[in-house]
Amino acid sequence: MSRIIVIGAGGQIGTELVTALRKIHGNENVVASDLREGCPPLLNDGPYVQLDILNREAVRNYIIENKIAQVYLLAALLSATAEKNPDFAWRLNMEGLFTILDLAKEKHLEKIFWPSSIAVFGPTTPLDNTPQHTIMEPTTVYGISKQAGERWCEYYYNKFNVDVRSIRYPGLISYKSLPGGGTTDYAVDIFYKAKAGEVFTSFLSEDTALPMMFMEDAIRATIELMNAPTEKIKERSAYNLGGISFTPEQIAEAIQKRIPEFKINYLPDFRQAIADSWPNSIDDTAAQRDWGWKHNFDLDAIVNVMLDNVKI
Ligand code: NAD
Ligand code: AKB
Repeated sequence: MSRIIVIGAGGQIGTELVTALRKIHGNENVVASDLREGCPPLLNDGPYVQLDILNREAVRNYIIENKIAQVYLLAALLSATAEKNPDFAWRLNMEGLFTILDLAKEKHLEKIFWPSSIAVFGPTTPLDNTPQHTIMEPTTVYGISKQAGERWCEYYYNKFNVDVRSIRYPGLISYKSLPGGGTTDYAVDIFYKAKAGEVFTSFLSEDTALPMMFMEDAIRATIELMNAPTEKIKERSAYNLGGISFTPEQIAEAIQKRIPEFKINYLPDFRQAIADSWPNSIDDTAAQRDWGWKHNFDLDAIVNVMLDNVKI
């Protein structure tokens, strides 16, 4: 049985990914790890270790000494937070990746998952049904770090046969943990206001369409990609993953089907420019063709699950 570590396990994706991996591989075989001192309560059914991904030696020692075979590297600054601290965002998002890629190059690891994002695209990209291979000129530090990361993943695969796999996640919607500072966070925040009976002020304009996905779909995609036979993985940069696409106005209308008195208003801030540079929708036929990807949750299904489960 391969031992697995999820680095950045306390965040929006990690919380649900660790739980899903533990169901498959057994609690003891999936180590949760984060910068935070204490284990997040949802993850205390298995091992937890406090690690700073920027402490290269500590990460290397832990992985080698504990015979870890697979790493899911989630620690990063997301788009909105990264714009406030570009130097640190670049350092965190890149140095951690090299630490893990090098461990695999030295044959200490069998497999790596490292997430990319729709942020790799930019204003010169065709924004509707964005293809797998297209113009990529990202304008945010986050997008630049993800695009550079993709190039390095492909390089390590080509030069050193490192089995690294990646997905360009769209905005992820979840109720088990909160999002960590992205441009798509409004699509989670809106449910807390709707359930509290409060007016929601969107930091994106009413007609800003972005690709989105329910967390359960994203976790399933991650596990399906990691379980796919090596020869099926044709993209060693990162796979487009489409999910669905909606605007703040459309998600508000979907919520109003359940809560007719719900109200939204719009006060765009610096995140509007980031959203405007990203695709409206994504073509994920490469993921469908190569490893059989298909999403399950449409907008109404997401709204129903979120309204049923968000706790205020
Ligand atoms: P998040 O901000 O919710 O979680 C990141 C976690 O990393 C946090 O728990 C944080 O404490 C931890 N962390 C930060 N610095 C660390 C360090 N130095 N060492 C160890 N841990 C550290 O982020 P998320 O939404 O779970 O995203 C995880 C990954 O997925 C990121 O690479 C992100 O770019 C990518 N992604 C996320 C989304 C999304 O919508 N959530 C979309 C596209 C890509
Ligand atoms: C963000 O908004 O920064 C993330 C992402 C799409 O990468 N949710």
